[in-house]
Amino acid sequence: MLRTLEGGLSREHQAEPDDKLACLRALERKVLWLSTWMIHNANHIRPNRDGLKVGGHQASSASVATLMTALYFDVLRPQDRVAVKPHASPVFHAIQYLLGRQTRDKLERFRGFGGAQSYPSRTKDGETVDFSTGSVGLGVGMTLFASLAQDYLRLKRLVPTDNPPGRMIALAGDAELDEGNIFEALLEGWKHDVRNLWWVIDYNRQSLDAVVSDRLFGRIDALFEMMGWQVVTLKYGRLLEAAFARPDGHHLREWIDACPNSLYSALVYKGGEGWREHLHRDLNRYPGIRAILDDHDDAALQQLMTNLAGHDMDSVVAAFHAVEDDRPTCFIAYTIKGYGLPFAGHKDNHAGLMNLDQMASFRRNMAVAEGAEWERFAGLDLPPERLAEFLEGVPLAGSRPRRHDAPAVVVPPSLPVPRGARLSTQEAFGRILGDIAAREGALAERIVTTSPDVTVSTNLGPWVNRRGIFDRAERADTFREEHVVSAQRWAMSPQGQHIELGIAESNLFLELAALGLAGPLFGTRLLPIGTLYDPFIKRGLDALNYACYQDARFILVATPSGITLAPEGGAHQSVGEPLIGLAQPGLVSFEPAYADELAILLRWAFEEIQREEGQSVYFRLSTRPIDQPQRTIDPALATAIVAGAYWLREPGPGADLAIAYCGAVAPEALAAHQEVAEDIPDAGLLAITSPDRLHRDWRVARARGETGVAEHLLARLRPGAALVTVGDFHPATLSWLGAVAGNTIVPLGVDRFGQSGDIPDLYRAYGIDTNAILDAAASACLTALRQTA
Ligand SMILES: Cc1ncc(C[n+]2csc(CCOP(=O)(O)OP(=O)(O)O)c2C)c(N)n1
Ligand SMILES: [Mg+2]
Repeated sequence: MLRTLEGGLSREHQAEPDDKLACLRALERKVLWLSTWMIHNANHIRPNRDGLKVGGHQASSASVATLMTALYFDVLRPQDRVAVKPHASPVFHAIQYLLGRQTRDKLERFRGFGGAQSYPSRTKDGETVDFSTGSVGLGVGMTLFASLAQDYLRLKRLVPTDNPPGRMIALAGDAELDEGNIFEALLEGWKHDVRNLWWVIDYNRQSLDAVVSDRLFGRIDALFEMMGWQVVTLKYGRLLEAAFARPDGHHLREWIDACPNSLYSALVYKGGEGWREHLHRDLNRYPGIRAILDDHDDAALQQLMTNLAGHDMDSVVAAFHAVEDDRPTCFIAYTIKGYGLPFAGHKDNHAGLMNLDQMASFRRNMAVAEGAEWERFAGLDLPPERLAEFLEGVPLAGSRPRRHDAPAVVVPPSLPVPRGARLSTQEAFGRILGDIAAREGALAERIVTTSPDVTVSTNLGPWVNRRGIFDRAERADTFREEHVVSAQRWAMSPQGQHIELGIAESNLFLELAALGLAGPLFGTRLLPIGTLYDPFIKRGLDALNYACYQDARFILVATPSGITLAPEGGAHQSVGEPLIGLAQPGLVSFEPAYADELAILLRWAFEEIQREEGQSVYFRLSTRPIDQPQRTIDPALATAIVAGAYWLREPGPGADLAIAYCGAVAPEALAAHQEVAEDIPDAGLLAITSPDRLHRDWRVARARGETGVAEHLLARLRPGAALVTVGDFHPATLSWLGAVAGNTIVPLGVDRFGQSGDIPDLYRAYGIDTNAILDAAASACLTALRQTA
């Protein structure tokens, strides 16, 4: 359904009280002023020490000032959550300042260290920001998955349901819709029948570089309707509607409707004279149009012709309040980029900043006295007490914290170790999770798994079989009902604890971001586990980064990985992902070799993702079955496994050589070590479970002047001893170990694209088999010897 609110609104809906509208209009003016001034201050007034452009987006901010004023000061309720268009950050901060939730000091330091952030940031700006934004498209998609997370919690009664659900709202730039992740999310949202979702599109028809193509017209609404959304178009404001209602007025409407985006924008920039010239040329034959032109001087004509509904407070407020159902709704709000500023409509205005003269004249227009630039109500035509009183009464005001403090979920002291002489880490993962699923208790209740169509092939099967698939409705497992044998149960219900996604890794990470923020957003923690194939982390990498940037907490299980998936390989062989694990802030990564290590680490991960200063956890697992050590893990060993490394074969004191391995190459490392030990009996074999943890600890310890884990372990070798590192990943993952204690290092690993093959062929071809380790050991020993001599 296309519901166009082009005029006629006040006939359908009660007009807003004039007093409220007057307050909103005054605050809108202030929001525009403060956002513009904040940017001006940062660029032109604050001292600049490095000569770098500071920037800020005056035009993008002006474009959305009306919409955001209406939302924050009238429409939003405490339970609603918002993702604000990244480059509208100044508007957001100005609004928070007016609400008394942002300090003048931070506004003065906008884009400066410790000041209000360039783009709204959950972690850096704090409480007021619900969803970070910055990488366009992701914040928009995030709201959709947040609505799914909210449904998940409410349908299970994991959160109180006596309050109406929150609306998850994105204020999106129109060019954000070019990002593919939006459409991936839309499709997924349709499948999951998401609700309580609003996307408000700031339809200024401009992106960063230029004016967007006219060919887009009519496509956006069609797309949303196709996905079951309600579309509300806010096109013309009251002034234009009134003009259209005059004799011949429909010719004016037709003229604007047919006006190409770029001409409209150019005329907005040129102002009254430009409009007059064109309208005169095209419509002068109509007496009614001549009358309109005669009635308006240049300034009034400019005001009329730029009176789009997205800048018309009355229309905006009415449109928002008119939506009362929970259908996902897209508002297409026509706006002008830079509305009210000297570069309004100019195609190059994205990074445009008003110069000193322009600002001085803008200040005079806004009636803000010099020295009163930061004052909350300076220059407004309503009494300050009235505005203060209005602000105290807005639905969002009040002391209710926006972020919930959700109690932690208790994790049992140990997880069962899957038994078996030969196991892969992937199989071990499936069995550990299956075992958790079989038990009652908080841990099992709060785990939610999700996967982009690789649930079965990443071994989530045992979990799903017991815990079921989440869906708003009960849906039978048809194959089962028809008695068709399948190892996999696929019944769906609101009780299900696995969210099945289509193949879109970006969606996986946005969903993990939303589920991983369930505690602060909705008040009950979830323990999300997402699985995918390791190489496809890169497909969703920006969304993964986005999730981590917001401090969402989840467990990522990436399997299979490396060239070790062998016959299935080629395009599926990941190489650099451990470096992502090492470099990604907010994500700690592990690559265990054995099932017992994984049981220790997974348990630790459930606690880590709940710790105040914790992080998300990434496990890189493998499908290669390998012989398992028959051992019991004592607390000291458990600690070492979590810290990132332990001696699987202790070196003799002052040993000349050690082999350090990580992950699925353990058998090759063991075999090589055994052979080496014939010549160098005191050679050590170092099992590395986390290059990431070791590396971080090394740097932290260094900074504190302490001995870190890696240094402590390597101190068992003689100074300068030979060290061979090996793993099914880029050799740089471990090559830094040579710098820890000054060992002579030969790092082995994979630095070319993989191909199909079996493990013996592939490990040989890529130089990570037993022989390669032996050769490397020999060469490292030789170099070490030369250096000592
Ligand atoms: C993923 C990503 N690519 C590029 C950019 C750089 N960028 C910032 S804003 C923008 C254009 C935004 O246009 P629109 O969404 O229409 O917002 P407007 O400024 O018109 O309000 C671009 C390309 C970005 N922030 N994120
Ligand atoms: Mg735009």
